[in-house]
Amino acid sequence: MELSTSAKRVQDFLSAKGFSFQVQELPGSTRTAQEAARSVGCAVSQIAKSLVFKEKKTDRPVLVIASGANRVDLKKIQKTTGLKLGRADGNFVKERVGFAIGGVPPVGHKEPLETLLDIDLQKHETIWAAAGTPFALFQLNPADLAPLTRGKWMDLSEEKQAQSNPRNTAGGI
Ligand code: 5CA
Repeated sequence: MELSTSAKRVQDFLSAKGFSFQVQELPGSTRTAQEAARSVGCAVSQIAKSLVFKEKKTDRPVLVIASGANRVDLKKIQKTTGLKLGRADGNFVKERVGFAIGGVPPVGHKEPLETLLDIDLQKHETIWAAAGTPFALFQLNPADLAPLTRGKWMDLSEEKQAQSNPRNTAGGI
């Protein structure tokens, strides 16, 4: 089946760089990590969510690729990298990165982005990342993320809450 324009843009980027990953458009939504996991049939922690933040000093977009089960700890990132990051809104993401929230891929952006990678993704054999639209994903190995994005691996997630309390479910960013 033919890919939509944004998904094809991601596929073309991957192919041009010599990667063999195959972008798939799914019948079910992949807009959030939870929906993506359900649509593709994997654990939420196997979804590599691409979160765009704004560096406060320079207004540059910075990409954080986090496990779908984690929340990003901006203080930890500041301690490790010196980067002060803040929230980016949907217009900023679309304008600077070239994709709408819900489909932001780890690569193929308008400009190369400084990228941080969540070490928790390394726990899995395979993971899934967004591919340009809220219905498109591609499967990869965590070890592919660094060569693909030139990102740096680090511990960047908030500490997990006790799993015994059913009200503590991972959500948000
Ligand atoms: N396609 C899925 C799975 S890869 C996906 O893109 N999930 S995501 O988690 O990476 O993207 C959704 C993220 O966008 C949310 O976690 C949140 O950080 C961000 N987001 C959602 N709505 C807004 C908004 N209104 N403004 C800024 N960021 C938002």
